[in-house]
Amino acid sequence: MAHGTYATDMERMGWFLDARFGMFIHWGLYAIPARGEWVRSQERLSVEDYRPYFEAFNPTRYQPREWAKAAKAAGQKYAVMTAKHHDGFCLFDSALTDYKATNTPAGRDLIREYVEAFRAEGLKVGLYYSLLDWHHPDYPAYGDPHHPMRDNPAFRDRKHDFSRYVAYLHGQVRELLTNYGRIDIMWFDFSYGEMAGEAWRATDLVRMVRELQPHIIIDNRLGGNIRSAHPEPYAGDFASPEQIIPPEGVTNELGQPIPWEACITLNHHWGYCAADNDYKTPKQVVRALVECVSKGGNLLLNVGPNAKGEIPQPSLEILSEVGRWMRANGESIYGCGRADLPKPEWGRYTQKGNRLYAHVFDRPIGPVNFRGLAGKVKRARLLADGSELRLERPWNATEYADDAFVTLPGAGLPDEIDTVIELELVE
Ligand code: H57
Repeated sequence: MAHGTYATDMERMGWFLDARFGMFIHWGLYAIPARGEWVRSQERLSVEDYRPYFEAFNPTRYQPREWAKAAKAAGQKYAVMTAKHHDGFCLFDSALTDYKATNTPAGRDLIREYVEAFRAEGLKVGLYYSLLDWHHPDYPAYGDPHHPMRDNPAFRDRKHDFSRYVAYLHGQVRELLTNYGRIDIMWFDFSYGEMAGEAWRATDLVRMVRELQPHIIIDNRLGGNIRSAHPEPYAGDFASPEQIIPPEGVTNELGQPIPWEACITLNHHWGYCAADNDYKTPKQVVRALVECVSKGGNLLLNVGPNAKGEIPQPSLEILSEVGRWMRANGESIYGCGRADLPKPEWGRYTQKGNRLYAHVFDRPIGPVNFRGLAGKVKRARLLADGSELRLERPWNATEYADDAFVTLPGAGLPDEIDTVIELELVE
């Protein structure tokens, strides 16, 4: 592994930095209305309005082993699934609430099945847990710009005891990290305004999390500042840019790289949305993954299974095409990170030790130019089939003495998604 000097604990982070590509799964009662996981907030639905979905939840085609196989075939190495989203509904069998999958027609613990299925396919397993809870009677609606009942004065001003909610949150996290064996990632979502840090009793919470699962890694949404030179104990292990890839990766205020993971949807929703068929192309997804890795980050790519428990067909097709590319080119992703070179005009670089990977997105007119690499490249080959590419200075490029060149065969690109040239650097 060649990830340079990180500010955080590399013992725990190593597998995550090597893995680079994971599956995010947003699944819950909101799959039934099929208008995204924020439906309660957006449409101001009360607990009563939302009850029919609890009574109807019956995912007869839930086969997490199939999800795990799709993730694995796409080249993903880990997954993170919503144990509880903002609506408060628990896919797991919590002793602390009745608002859980076991009390729906599903009648069983769906998180247990997820954990077992993904583990059986050799994938690392993460759990998403929402800090917000629009179901819990002690979760305040006042001052919360997101709460479904924010416009209802009677609800807003009702008596509640937030400390009871925080105890519930701690208790559920304890259940999740006690009852399901090894959990690799704890993904909290999210803090806002005053609802941050010690409002969640975050120092205690993180102490408990690390006690129960010493190897676990935690995202940065409990409200600390992961970029500080002296981060809070709850600042987390990796940054979590959402629906954006940071222009220059993520560093702390000392300039050291920080592990990060961009979470990105395939269409425009996390939870299943029947009307949203505006999907990214496999090419966009592969290039997003390459962009993340070229900047030292991971990509957590979302799927939103439907009410029956199926990953939507368009998502499966994208995953399968990304998998085709990954099988040929995965070496340029796993264990790779940023190269200490400027971004080339034709695409991006990733690097692992003395292997520099040139991701050619746009075939240049004439040869591919590796700026500043004259005399620094021992060999070049097409990563996908191992075929040699000759490193020679073309007759029309004699004046670029500092650069190395290869000429690609044919006219277009061997792989229009991303043609990877592996450059073996002189040690
Ligand atoms: O689970 C997914 C994703 C991983 N995080 C959740 C989503 O459901 C969304 C988080 N969105 C956060 C967000 C965006 C705007 C504000 C919060 C004042 C009024 C509204 C904003 C502030 Fe909020």
